[in-house]
Amino acid sequence: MLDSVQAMSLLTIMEIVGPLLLLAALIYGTVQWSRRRRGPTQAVREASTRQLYREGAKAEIWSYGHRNEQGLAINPANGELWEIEHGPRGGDEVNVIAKGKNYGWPVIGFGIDYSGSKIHDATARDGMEQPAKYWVPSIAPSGAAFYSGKLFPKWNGSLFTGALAGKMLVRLQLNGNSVTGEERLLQNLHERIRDVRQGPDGALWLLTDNSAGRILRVSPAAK
Ligand SMILES: [Ca+2]
Repeated sequence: MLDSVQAMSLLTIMEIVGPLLLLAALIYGTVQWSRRRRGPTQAVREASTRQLYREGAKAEIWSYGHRNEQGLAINPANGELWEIEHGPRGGDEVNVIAKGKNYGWPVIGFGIDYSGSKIHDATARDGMEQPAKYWVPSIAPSGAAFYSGKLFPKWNGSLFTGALAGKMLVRLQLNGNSVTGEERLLQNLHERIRDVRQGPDGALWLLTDNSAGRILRVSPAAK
């Protein structure tokens, strides 16, 4: 049994602690309600996306979410790795590849299925990388080479790719990791171009793709 002094002390403590408990409960409830209303944070969404793509994956895998790689080259200007891939009907891509990143296939993209049906949920999503450039309609880019030679000084720093369906050589102008322009070359050849490389003297070498495929050397016209 409490005596009258103990009872008074307990009453005083409850008068002080009671409102604090009520305040704490209100704050906790408000935070929980707010979290439910906002949904998962971006960090949680990204972590679940990474988990989706990494479960059971081998440690040597560098990046995720690619469809059909056709070219890979390191930019001599800054050491960045660039990749070129085929989309389905539309949505060929040029990507700057960073370790551990997800490049979106098949969740996001800019193409549709060959039948015309929809493939992707959207063109962008948190935790997935955007291409530096994409083509709609497809040109079927193939091969990748950065130009750093002396024969074509104006092409220094450009990224070249061939085009199969597009039947041309493509020069992409870059500014850092951005593609700022596209020049379409050698369309008069009407050749499917499978690969492009730079030779030691600064000429470009092309591999064409048909039953009588050719290796072509591209150099400045004689003056
Ligand atoms: Ca992509």
